[in-house]
Amino acid sequence: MAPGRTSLLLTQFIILIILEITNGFTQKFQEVLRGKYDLKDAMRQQLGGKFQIGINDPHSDTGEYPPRIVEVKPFYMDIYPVTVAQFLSYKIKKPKYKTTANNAGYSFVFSNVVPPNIKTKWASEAADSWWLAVRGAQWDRPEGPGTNITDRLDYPVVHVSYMDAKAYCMWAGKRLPTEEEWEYAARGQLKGVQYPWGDKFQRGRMNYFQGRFPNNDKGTDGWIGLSPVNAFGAQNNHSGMFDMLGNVWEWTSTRYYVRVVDRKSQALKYVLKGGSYLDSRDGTFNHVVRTANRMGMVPHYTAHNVGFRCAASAPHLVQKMRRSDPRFKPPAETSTRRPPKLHKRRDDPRTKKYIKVEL
Ligand SMILES: [Ca+2]
Repeated sequence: MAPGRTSLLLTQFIILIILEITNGFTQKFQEVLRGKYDLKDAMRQQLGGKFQIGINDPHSDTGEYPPRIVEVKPFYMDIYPVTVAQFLSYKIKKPKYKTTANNAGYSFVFSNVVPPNIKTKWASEAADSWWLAVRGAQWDRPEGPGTNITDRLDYPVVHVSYMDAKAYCMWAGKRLPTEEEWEYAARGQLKGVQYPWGDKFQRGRMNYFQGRFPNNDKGTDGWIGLSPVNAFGAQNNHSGMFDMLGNVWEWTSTRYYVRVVDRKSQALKYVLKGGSYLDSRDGTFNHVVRTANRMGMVPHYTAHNVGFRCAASAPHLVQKMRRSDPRFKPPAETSTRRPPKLHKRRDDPRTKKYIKVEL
């Protein structure tokens, strides 16, 4: 071999060794950089228009009742929640970005998934006994110090605040969806039904909690705790969305207000959608997992069952639709949704239980 060729190969070898040492990435992390787990571009276009949001369940006090007609403009929606791998890519590109949980030094973890040694050393009880405030818990240490994400790259990223979610989406050239957009994508074209796939509950469509809460998660859906974003098939055939219901709650950019209190006096909260692996199919404990349900949280809230997905506006879709139909009118810039009317609870709150109301 010619001396020049040998020295070139040697130089390349040395550069590779230096890169390996300086980057210090494990094989899996390199796979992330090569895009093996990168689902960033997996979006589906949503044509938008008028549709019905909410559910006809007068017993619900989360703001999902009554159903009402709203409009959304054409947009794109991530098919999956943002994964650990995607968030890792973001952190590699933006190493100085510190998440809210990192700054706070703790995050909330469901007590049954916290290893015993962490429970005694790093955790203190939160307001609800099944939540522990775990010191050092954050997106890459989901159950606290000593836990890691090596085998979780295709799981939804968790312990992310509203600010973290917003920062990630902006970096990816996207934004958080509004509540209306989230629900539009989850519903596909199925009007007024409870779930993305229809009105009848089906097993094997999502990750939720079966068994006696909180101590006995039977995991008959195949998963105790979190699951990969593609553990189940698409939940809605039309919009092709995965993992909208169950697994993790997802941040939206919509403000959350309690209906009976003056809005001006309310703390800043945002709507989360989708329910999580800790919620139930019928509301006998925690939240009912269904398309319309919602929860409000302060923007700095972080927990083991909270993640997000991103959306993007699609102005060119409006242009395209105008060209094909000159009479096409895009929906208003902002949602025309009116605040829901007040309604009196008919049931005793102590016996609150979801009762299906046919639409
Ligand atoms: Ca489960």
